[in-house]
Amino acid sequence: MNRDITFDATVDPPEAVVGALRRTGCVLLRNALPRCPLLVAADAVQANARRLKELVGREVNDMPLCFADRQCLDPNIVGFKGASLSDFTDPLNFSGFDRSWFYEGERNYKRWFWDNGAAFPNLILGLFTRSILPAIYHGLYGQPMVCPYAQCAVRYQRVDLREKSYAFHQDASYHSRDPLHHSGLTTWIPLTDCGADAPGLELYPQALDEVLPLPPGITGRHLFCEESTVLDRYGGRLWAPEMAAGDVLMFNHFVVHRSHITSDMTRERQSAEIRLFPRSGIPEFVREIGGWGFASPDGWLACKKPPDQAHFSA
Ligand SMILES: O=C(O)CCC(=O)C(=O)O
Repeated sequence: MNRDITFDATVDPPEAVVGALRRTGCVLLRNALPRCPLLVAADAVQANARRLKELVGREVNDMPLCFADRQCLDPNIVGFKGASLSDFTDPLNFSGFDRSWFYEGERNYKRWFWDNGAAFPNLILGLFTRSILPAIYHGLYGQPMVCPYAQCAVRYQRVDLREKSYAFHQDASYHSRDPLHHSGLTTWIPLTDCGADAPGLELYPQALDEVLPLPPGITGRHLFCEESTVLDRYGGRLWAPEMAAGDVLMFNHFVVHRSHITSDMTRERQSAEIRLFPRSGIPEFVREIGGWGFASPDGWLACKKPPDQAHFSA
């Protein structure tokens, strides 16, 4: 199914992937990242999430990207800009986190990581920047891309956490329903095999030309769109591909999607999301949130906040 938007990074050139992204707004790219380090990252997500749960006394399935990192002595596993993960214990110890950080009043525990993400190794960003993916972004947008750390995340999904899964939405809708602000591209990276026995992602594989309506009775900022609209219009063509660790889904912010969980699934899925924006079209909400980010003018360099004013020096 959807063969015209399914590619293999080991044989298909970036130009073919870019062409499909231009036509449809989404592609499934198999073998885009090395499998073994991603499985290590999946274990790290699990261990860090378990520790976070102990500390805050509740399940938190949505975390900053560095929650995919943990000390690891495998010399093949290096982080962003070549730093070694063996110098790093884990994000909770490293940050000095204590439970009072966790949504205390206006405080947001993710904020520290968004501001300090450049200070330590980032396994997923390291793999990502050395992959075929930057060539695809450059081919698609024809200009430097900015990747704000605050727009990236790791998460996990399981059948018993269904209430924490994501209903139909188009990325960016949480922040803005202005179509001009839907300029980004998401790369969804499962860290385990998924879609059959572990939750995957379901999407309508064609970018829409509108931001979909809000659920009834909801006004203002809200991530999710009206489920019945999606099912009525696109129900017959929804796609929930089975994926292996190493495959990625790339889709722009007009592609409607949701978590895919069925009651017979028995395993947990860990995943990462990386969101990038063209440097000439960084939405206002990205500037407001600020935080650390990185960009791809000449290689991938760390930048300081806010992303659009950064000089992109390391
Ligand atoms: O991982 C999931 O289950 C949902 C993630 C998602 O919808 C997103 O990355 O926008």
